[in-house]
Amino acid sequence: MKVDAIATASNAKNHSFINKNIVIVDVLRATTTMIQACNNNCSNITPCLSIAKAKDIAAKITDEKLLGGERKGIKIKGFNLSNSPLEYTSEKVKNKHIIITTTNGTKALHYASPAHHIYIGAFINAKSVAHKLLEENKDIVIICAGTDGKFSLEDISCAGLIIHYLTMQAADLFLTDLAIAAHSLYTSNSQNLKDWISQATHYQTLTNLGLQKDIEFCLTINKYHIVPEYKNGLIRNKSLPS
Ligand code: 3SL
Ligand code: MG
Repeated sequence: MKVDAIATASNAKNHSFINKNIVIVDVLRATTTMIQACNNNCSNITPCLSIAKAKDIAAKITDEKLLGGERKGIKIKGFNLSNSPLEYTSEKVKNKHIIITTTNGTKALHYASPAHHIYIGAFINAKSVAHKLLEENKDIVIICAGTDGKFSLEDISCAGLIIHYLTMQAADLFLTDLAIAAHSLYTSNSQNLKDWISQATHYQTLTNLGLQKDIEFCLTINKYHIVPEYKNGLIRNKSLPS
């Protein structure tokens, strides 16, 4: 099984992922928020590239729905929710269809299609993602969303953690150079992961916005055992036994 990593959403453009399993990682905060919403039993998530598209899709959905997302880390005017995972509580999202647009995370999803499966990963479900990938035995590409077209420490470190779990359970893996680098970054910083990631640009941005609690949540490892999947324009929950 080949394991590759891609450093930013824009680097995923024009790649062919046919017959491969993809994991989209945007630790701070898009994929963490999507996993949290799925864990709290939202009915579906529709990720959108633009605010206009999100509004347009929301207008056509007749089910109970919520508009969520951010620009520059802040809730979009007229939207119900920001991109804080802490807002996506069961009380708010249960049985609701969430239409979400974020700066980098939804872009990474957009470039991932078509693929065999597209999974949603973050620190909060890293181990379950690795289990799911091993079960399916297909070549793997972990797409790190990055921040505004640039490489991000938190996403590559999370890719490294997923690769760490893969290497612990499978001997026949072929890791590309970036997959090796991600794995090495994670293992050499696993004892002080929060301090390591606190150097990241987006960590600083969210800290300056007073979103320390979001960061803490996003850096919690293996809180959940679900592996949401993106298929036919929708993200839905996929459960694994714990
Ligand atoms: O870039 C994204 O998709 C967002 O996760 C960024 S933020 O953390 O909500 O600012
Ligand atoms: Mg990010």
